[in-house]
Amino acid sequence: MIAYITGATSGFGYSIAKRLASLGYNVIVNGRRKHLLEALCKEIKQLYPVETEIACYDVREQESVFHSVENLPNQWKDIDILVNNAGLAVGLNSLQNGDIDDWNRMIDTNLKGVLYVTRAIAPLMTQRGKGHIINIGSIAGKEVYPNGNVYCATKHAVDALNKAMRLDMLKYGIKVTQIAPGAAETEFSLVRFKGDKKAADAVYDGYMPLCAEDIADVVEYLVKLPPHVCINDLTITCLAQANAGNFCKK
Ligand code: NDP
Ligand code: 8X3
Repeated sequence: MIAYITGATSGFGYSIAKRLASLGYNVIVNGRRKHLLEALCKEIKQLYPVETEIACYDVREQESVFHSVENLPNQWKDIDILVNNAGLAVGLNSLQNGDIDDWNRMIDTNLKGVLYVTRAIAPLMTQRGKGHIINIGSIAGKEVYPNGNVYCATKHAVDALNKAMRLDMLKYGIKVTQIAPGAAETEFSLVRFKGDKKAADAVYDGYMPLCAEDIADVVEYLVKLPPHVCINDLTITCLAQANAGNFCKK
């Protein structure tokens, strides 16, 4: 059993990779920070009797994505699970004041990155008539919130692509599932606020957000479902969050 997880150096991807390894999956882990991928693989191998493989590249770079997947050792090509997780928000500005470089980073990572990785890996699944693609969307792909504009647009695109993948892969027996989480405390806000820890911490003030392990729990549930069952879409928030903009904070 093989799982391929993008964005595994922190947050959801890191916890999902460890969880899938605990379930006996050999894991291919992607991200840009190679030292963190190496540390993760070392940790996994110490904990679980599985193999690991590093796929260090930037999902925005089309050639790197295809080169990496094409050059996987043959024994790593029978990928059972792809978790399209790598993604980010950069900035929180009104559209009229938006930073176009920030927009491009989000569009290239969250939208094109998912497309490139899926285009590279899905054929390995369709040719076997087997596989499960798990797309990490967001509540921001269901609703918009003030100043979320482009991030929300990229996650709405993931929501659409999830439906499109489900349709296009229907006849091949490939499961496709979107997980759309609400606020979760990871490196997400630190990245969004460009390293401003105070601003990042403030996002989670006054309530208990989701954590990465909560999302790994969901992934574990999904991959343990019987072969004939496919959850297409799943929105998950912490108790204190009702929708994209409404929180009950103390
Ligand atoms: P983190 O910032 O903790 O993790 C993001 C991961 O994505 C890192 O491993 C990072 O690795 C990787 N990544 C970012 N850009 C690239 C890139 N260009 N190429 C390869 N890898 C990349 O955030 P989360 O774990 O919270 O985010 C994971 C996903 O969940 C994202 O898609 C995010 O939009 C989504 N999400 C997050 C929510 C939250 O509140 N935290 C809620 C809903 C959805 P590296 O920097 O090493 O490349
Ligand atoms: C991340 C959650 O609410 O900040 O996707 O958009 S939110």
